[in-house]
Amino acid sequence: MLDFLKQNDPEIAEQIMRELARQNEKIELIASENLVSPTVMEAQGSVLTNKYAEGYPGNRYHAGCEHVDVIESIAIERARQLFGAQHANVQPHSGVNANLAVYVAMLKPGDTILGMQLDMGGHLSHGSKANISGKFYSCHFYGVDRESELIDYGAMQQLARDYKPRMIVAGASSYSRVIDYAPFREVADEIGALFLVDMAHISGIVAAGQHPNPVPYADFVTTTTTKTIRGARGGLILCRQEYGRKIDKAIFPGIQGGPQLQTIAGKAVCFREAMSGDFKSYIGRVLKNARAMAAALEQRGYRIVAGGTDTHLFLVDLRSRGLTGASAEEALDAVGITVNKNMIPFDPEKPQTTSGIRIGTSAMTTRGLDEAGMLQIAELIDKTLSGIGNPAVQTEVRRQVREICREYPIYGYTFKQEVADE
Ligand code: DSN
Repeated sequence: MLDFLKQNDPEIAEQIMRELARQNEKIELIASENLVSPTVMEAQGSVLTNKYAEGYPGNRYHAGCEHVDVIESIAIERARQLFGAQHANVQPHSGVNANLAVYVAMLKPGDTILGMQLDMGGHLSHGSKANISGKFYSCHFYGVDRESELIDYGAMQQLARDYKPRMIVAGASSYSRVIDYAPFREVADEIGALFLVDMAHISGIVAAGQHPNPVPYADFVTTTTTKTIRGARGGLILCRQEYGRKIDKAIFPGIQGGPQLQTIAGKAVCFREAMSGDFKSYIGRVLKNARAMAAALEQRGYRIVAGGTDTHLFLVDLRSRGLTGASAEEALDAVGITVNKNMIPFDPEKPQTTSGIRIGTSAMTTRGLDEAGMLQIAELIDKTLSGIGNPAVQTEVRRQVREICREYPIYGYTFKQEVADE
C-alpha cells in the first residue's frame, strides 16, 4: 500500500497511514461520514485526474475526451435512474457548490430565499450570513416546533406567504425525522416560488427507498455523494428537464472550471453500488442501528431531540447531564469515539459550545456492527460521559473501543501491519 508515496514523499505517506490507523482504531459516529468501497477509491485514484474536459459530454473545450465522455454519461444516466430524475449534473465539486449553482442559475443577487435555520438543523449553504448564500441573497428561516422539535410546516408556510421568497429550501444537516415535502410544494405553488431540496444527509436512504424521494416534489434536488450514499467526495444536482441547461451553465462556466473526472468516475461507481440489493439491506441496518443506539441512550437518561430518529442520525441533548456538546465531544474523542458537538433546537449555548452532540450510524454499520454493537457503543458513551475526570474509566473504555475496532477492521486492514501500536 502507498508504495510510491512511501518512496517519494514519506512525509505525506506517513500521515495517510496514520489517518488509516485513526479511522481503524476509532469508533466513527460523525453523521456525515462513511467508508467508501475500495472500488470507489480505485476510480478516484485513477489516471482520470490527468484529464481536462471543460464542458459536457459531446461538447467539450478540450480534445481527447472520448473516454471521459462515456464515464460522465454513465454517471449522469445512473444518477437519473437511481433517483428517477429528468436531468442530472454530476460535476459539482461539493454539496455547497451544487446549492450555489442552483441559486446562480435561478436567482438574481438580492432575491429572497426561505431556508431551514442553521441552529435548528439547516445547513450553512441555505442562507447563513457566514456563507455566500447569505451574503448574496436575502434570507429568511423557518424552524422546528418548540415542543415536538419537528419542522413547523404551518409556520414555514406562513413565512413563505409573508416573505414571498423566490426559492424555498428544504433539507437539513441535523434533523432526525422524515421530511414531508408536500407542504413545501404546496406553498411554493401558491406563491410562485421555486423549490430546492438538499438531501445531502439522506440521499442514500432515498436511493434505498427508505425515505420519501424529493424528486417528484422539487424543482431541484442537490446532494453530496459522500454521506449515507457512501460515494466519492463531491456533489450532484438533479432537476426537471426544463432547468437542465441553466443548471449546466451555472456549474460550467458559471462557478466551476474543469470537472474532476476521477471523482465523477467515483460517483458513477457509487450510484451503481447504491442500486444493489446489498445497499438496500445496508441502509436498513443503518436505520435499525440508529434507532437502537438512540433508544439505548434514552434508557440511560439522555434526552433524544425530537424523541428519536427515522434516519441515520440523532441529536442528544446533554443539558440534563450538566454537560455541553464541546465537553462531551472532547471526552469521547479522548477514548476513541468520534462525534461532533451540535446545536439543538433553541439551544442556549453558542455554536462553539452547544448543548448537544450529533450521532450517526452510517460508518459503523459499514464496518459490520449490528444492533448489539450499537448497545455496546451506547454503554461506552454513557460510561465516558458519566466518568469524565476518572482516568480509570477512560482507560477501560479506550481498551473496549479498540477491541470493537479490531473485531471490525476497515478495508480488511490488520493492526500492527503498517503503523506501530501506541
Ligand atoms: N454539514 C456538514 C455535516 O453535516 O457534517 C457537512 O455538510
